[in-house]
Amino acid sequence: MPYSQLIEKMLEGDKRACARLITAVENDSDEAERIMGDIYRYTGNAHIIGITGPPGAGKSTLTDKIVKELIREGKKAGVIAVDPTSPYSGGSILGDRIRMQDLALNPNVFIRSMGTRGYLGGLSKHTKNALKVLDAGGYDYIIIETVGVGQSEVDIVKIADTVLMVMVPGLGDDIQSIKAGIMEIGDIFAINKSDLPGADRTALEVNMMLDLNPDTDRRPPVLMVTAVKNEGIVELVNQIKEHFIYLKESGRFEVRRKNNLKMELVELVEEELRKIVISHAEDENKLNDEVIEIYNKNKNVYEVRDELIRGMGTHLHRG
Ligand SMILES: Nc1nc2c(ncn2[C@@H]2O[C@H](COP(=O)(O)OP(=O)(O)OP(=O)(O)O)[C@@H](O)[C@H]2O)c(=O)[nH]1
Ligand SMILES: [Mg+2]
Repeated sequence: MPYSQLIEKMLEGDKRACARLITAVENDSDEAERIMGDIYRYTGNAHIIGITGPPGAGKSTLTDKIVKELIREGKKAGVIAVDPTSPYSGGSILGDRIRMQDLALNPNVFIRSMGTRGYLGGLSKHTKNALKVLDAGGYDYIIIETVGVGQSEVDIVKIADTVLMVMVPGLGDDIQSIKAGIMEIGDIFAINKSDLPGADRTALEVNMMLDLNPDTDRRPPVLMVTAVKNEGIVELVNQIKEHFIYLKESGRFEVRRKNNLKMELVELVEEELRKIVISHAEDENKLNDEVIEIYNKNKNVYEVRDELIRGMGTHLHRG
């Protein structure tokens, strides 16, 4: 089936067309870029929710419950579970799939697992592309689950409108290490596994840390939830919606999306330039020769940098 037809079907809400387009845009190809170009004008309507937190915090269980609540309200929801490409995540990938198996069959739910592929644990361009396909496909809510390890949880602010930080009792010293840089990105905090001892204390600690950071006009709410028992989910979903309204009414929605577009654009330009410089230099074996020159102190890295950039010249024109 030609891509134009797949796009038509996707716009009508066809799940299989969506899946095929996502597969197509997971590759670095000119075709992928053409698809992205064609669907771009249909994007921008979804509420994008990032769910992050420590391994095993219950992010997938919570996602499952949130999605069930959303579809109960007649909404469509897409889920992208980002698996860090670590050998240790094998179990949880399987876990994710099993936990959401019944949902995957629902016509209003789309679920996809994706690796982070060479992006040093960050969220790849392919994740962003998949998200745009779902957005164009009419999914009202798109949830991105990332394990709070490495770059991906910081990256989540570059994509999500609402960041939900999942905390659990018994993190102990971990909560201190999570604090740095992470507390600032949470728009909503959910203390999951509230059925376990220590949940109140975790909530207290999170609240205390949030109070240390009073320079914003909005204090993120801290909610107690127990995903396995479906407790606190309706309130959580309400807070997620409230945050979206807050973003829109305060004008922050536009600011945030524009910032993210700028970062995305700069990243794409960087990536393309890097490819051109490196491929040009490698064509002529230049890179290795230059490294020898630098190693032998005949040149320094900065002058070689400038030489390489000058050398790109005519190679800068694509296609
Ligand atoms: N007691 C209790 N256990 C829970 C709760 N929510 C989830 N769990 C359990 O915690 C474990 C991990 O749940 P997941 O939903 O896979 O957690 P996750 O954060 O997605 O895990 P990773 O994706 O591997 O980081 C499972 O055994 C769940 O059954 C809860 O509210 N209370
Ligand atoms: Mg998970």
